[in-house]
Amino acid sequence: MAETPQPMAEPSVIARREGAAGTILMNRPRALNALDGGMIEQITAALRAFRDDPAVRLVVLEGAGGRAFCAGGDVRRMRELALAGDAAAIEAFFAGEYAMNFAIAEFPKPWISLIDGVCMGGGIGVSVHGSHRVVTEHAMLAMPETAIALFPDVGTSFVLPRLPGALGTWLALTGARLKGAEAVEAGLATHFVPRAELQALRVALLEGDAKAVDRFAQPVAPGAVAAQRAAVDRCFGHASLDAIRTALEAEGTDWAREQLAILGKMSPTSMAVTLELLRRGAGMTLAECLAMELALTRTVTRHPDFAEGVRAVLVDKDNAPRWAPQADLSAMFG
Ligand code: QUE
Repeated sequence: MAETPQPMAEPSVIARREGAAGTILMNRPRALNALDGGMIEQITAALRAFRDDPAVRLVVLEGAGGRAFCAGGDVRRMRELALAGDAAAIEAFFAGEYAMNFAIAEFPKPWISLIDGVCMGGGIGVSVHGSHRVVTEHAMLAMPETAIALFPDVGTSFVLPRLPGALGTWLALTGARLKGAEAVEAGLATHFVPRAELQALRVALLEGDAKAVDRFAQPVAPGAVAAQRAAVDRCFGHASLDAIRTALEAEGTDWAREQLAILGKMSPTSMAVTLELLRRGAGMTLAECLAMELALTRTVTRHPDFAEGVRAVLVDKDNAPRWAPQADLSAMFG
């Protein structure tokens, strides 16, 4: 029987040297470049090769397809593993991802992410620990994990408590989506460059000088984040979820009512875990935060809310999760 010619499988990561830059393209556009285990291995291998190659002066990280930088991690797969009881495979995935996040933080050359679309969860993890996070007007950044009963991971238990005021707590609990300029305001992104200029910036970066980013960057005026900042601090700067809800009720604005409605849809266990995680993370190193997060993945992915949250948001897409009552926090943190 004649063999049917098979098209070459598209590589999910394309890493190469272009001029004086190492470039890494996350290339799973149909999954919004969400990171699977193979992509994490390939990005880690590229990072090591670029670190040790003296011809590489900086790294440029991008997402393929024009819609997303990286939508997160392969949480659908994690749900399947959780339902199958394969805790070892779940742990191997997150251990690999968090090791990559740490290697990015330790990377000795500029690590420049060009964020021109959706950037959530794992996408924050491959960008926020690097030196430059360039966003366009099409960027959308968020840590949406409480919606799927996970928690802000990939080292954001270190990053979020260090954002101004209570912004990190607000972002973590509500999964608030920031546009590019807002992400610069909040401190998650470092530079704003319009999409129309991004290719010219990329070409300049291939010369190997990260200062090109400063030349292309445009100033960001105070906007939605600045406007909401005082209310965010008043409402989210509290040590308990009850106190946060009480403050939102007292606020009496449309914005506060909207935040209450959002919190009402999130996993109660996940919100409690998240608040305690950020409280602990504020006093820890990045390495300690990643170790804490890895330990938490063991208990959190075993709790039924995780499979239910991924089902509701990403599998059945009914956005109607049936959460369990809030679990005992000491059982989650161990
Ligand atoms: C929370 C998450 C993720 C999420 C939504 C959440 C996440 C993730 C994706 C995602 C979205 C679109 C895709 C895809 C993945 O969504 O981690 O493959 O096409 O990967 O509320 O943590």
